[in-house]
Amino acid sequence: EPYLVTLGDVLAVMAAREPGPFALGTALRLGIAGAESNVAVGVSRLGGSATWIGRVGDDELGDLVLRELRAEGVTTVAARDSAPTSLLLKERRTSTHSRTRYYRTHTAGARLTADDIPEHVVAGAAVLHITGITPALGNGPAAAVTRAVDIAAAAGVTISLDINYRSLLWSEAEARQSLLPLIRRSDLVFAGPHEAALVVPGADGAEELAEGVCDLGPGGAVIKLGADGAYALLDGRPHRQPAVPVQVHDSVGAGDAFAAGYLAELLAGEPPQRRLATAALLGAFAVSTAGDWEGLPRRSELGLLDHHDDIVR
Ligand code: KDG
Repeated sequence: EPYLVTLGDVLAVMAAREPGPFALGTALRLGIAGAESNVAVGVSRLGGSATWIGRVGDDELGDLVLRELRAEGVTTVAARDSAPTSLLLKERRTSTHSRTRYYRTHTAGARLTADDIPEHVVAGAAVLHITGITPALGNGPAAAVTRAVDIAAAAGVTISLDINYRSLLWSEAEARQSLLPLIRRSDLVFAGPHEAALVVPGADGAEELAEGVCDLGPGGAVIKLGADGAYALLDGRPHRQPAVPVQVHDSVGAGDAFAAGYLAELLAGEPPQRRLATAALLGAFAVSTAGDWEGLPRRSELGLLDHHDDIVR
């Protein structure tokens, strides 16, 4: 069965249950998140096979991460490390304004190395999905990504890259320098307009950005436009995908959900229009539910957002 393989850091998430400053001791909910693992979960929920490679602490939060991923049907190739599992704090400072803080230096995920990438796991995949977060975590994780890309390229595995720029982790100049060589070797790139502009300076508008990305090498570029949907240039053909209108509850994870929808349909052998439509649907599920991945649909639930009555009974 064709599978997606991805690698990166999964963090334990401590998220405020209600608005208010952390400094006053807000109640927290404990969960997990990670851009790449979000994609793996999304693919798995849709019935696809997904494998996640990474490093977590030999601690309770590492147990939590692995238990959650396995519960979601994701195959884990995980090293345990004496360093702690990475942590993400999500404060809801006000009802409309969230603040995040990472604890991910000297953590297990930051200690990922090229030796953690088993050749047969990557070479046997149909799709390798990587993001710009992992190389931002340090030289070891960056080398791990490069190693995975080397293996995938040699084995003819489709390489998908989501730029996923995180300003808390590195500067735009650092991101550009590190991501350009990876983009040149990718088959498919996902980016928001600002992220695409990091690697295609001077381009204006989704069309130019997508063309600029494809000029670097990839056969496909998907520019995610939030409430305006997406513009994709795939093998030279333009596609416009409208967004699915929903009430925004928590927009974090929407990009990962979008990529998961696209890649699940790619794995299933579906054509571009179908990939983009499912991508938009998953993005809508992610924004209209709490958490990055928790609200993602199973295949049988994909029609749920078509119902305009709020209660199905
Ligand atoms: O895309 C969502 C991610 O940002 C979130 O899951 C946490 O991986 C994460 C990160 O590095 O920000």
